[in-house]
Amino acid sequence: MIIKRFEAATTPQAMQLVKKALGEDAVIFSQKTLDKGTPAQRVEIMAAMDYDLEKNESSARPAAQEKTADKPATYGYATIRRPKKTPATRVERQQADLPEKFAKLLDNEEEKWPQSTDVKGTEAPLPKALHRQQVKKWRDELIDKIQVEHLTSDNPDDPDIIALVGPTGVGKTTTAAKLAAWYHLHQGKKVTLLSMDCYRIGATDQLRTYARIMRLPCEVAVRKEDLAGAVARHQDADLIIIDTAGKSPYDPHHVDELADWFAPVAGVQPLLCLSATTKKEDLSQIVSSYQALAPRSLILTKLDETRAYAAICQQVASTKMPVGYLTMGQRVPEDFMVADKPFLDAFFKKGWSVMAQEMVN
Ligand SMILES: Nc1nc2c(ncn2[C@@H]2O[C@H](COP(=O)(O)OP(=O)(O)O)[C@@H](O)[C@H]2O)c(=O)[nH]1
Ligand SMILES: [Mg+2]
Repeated sequence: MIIKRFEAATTPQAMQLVKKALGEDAVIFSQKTLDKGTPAQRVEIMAAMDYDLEKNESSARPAAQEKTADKPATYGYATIRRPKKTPATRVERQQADLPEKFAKLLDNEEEKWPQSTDVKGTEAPLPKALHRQQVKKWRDELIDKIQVEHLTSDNPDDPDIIALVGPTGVGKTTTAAKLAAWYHLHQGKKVTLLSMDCYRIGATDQLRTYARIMRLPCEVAVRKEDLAGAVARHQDADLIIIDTAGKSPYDPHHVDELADWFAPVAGVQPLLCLSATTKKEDLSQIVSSYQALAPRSLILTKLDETRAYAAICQQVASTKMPVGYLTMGQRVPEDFMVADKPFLDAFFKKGWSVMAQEMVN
């Protein structure tokens, strides 16, 4: 893979440079505004190209070069998009003056929080103003309970091993790739990807493709001995990310099977992926089903796919598990954040769309 830095006055100009130099299959790793607000303001884009793909396939796809500049160009899981505004990069989002920004946010959320009758057993409908006040107080108490925890090394000499678990389709594989990108490309860690997902045709190809683009080792474990063997072979890694096959949270054998696979591998930290789009009852079933694995923390996915966050907020607040990471879109590696307590507090008060807008401004 070749990674290059591009700088131009505007995002469209920078994207043109990327396309010209790396073609339409380039992967955008980061984008930021330099000297923001000054006359010297520039846009910096870090982009990468899988060299093998370029060598082997670009000549066979001459028509792709003719695409109009307005159309997004896609290849596999990599997408070049032309952002409407210049969004801050993940790093900027996390390191910006968050507390100050969040303090400015006014609380006017009217969305799907419980009605007054749900609040601590209140029976009669409350006057509107009182109702809003009480819901807000109750909601703020819930939000206060939410904890945050990132990757923790139990033993610094051994690789950290995390396993993404959760129901089908919550975004485990996509998040595994985002985590790999974050820890490898941003944190400089030596990352290995392992897949246990042999149930679906193409499931392992998805992870292998991400691994190939990032030049990371990737192995597929078909039997539980394979998993232990693969972990043993990658003891020089800083971080091993295991992608698991999802199943219905109502499947009685799934969690036992996962526990059985993890048992011979010392130090596996399961991270439970919960989608913000999941119904309240199903969320609580998922948390209770996966409790047997003692997940280390939660990954909240698909925050962009809903505007009703009360169910996931209540679920997160009522479990004892901290939140580790957040995802808010399909783009790898962009749509990913390392969880941050002030951000989560504000997010559950305001929702993703408001927060995204706040961060861009
Ligand atoms: N909108 C949105 N889609 C996502 C997100 N994470 C994953 N997806 C999409 O959800 C679908 C299932 O994702 P996948 O990683 O295969 O889920 P898995 O079955 O849990 O491994 C794919 O189309 C992903 O692109 C997210 O944060 N937001
Ligand atoms: Mg998967």
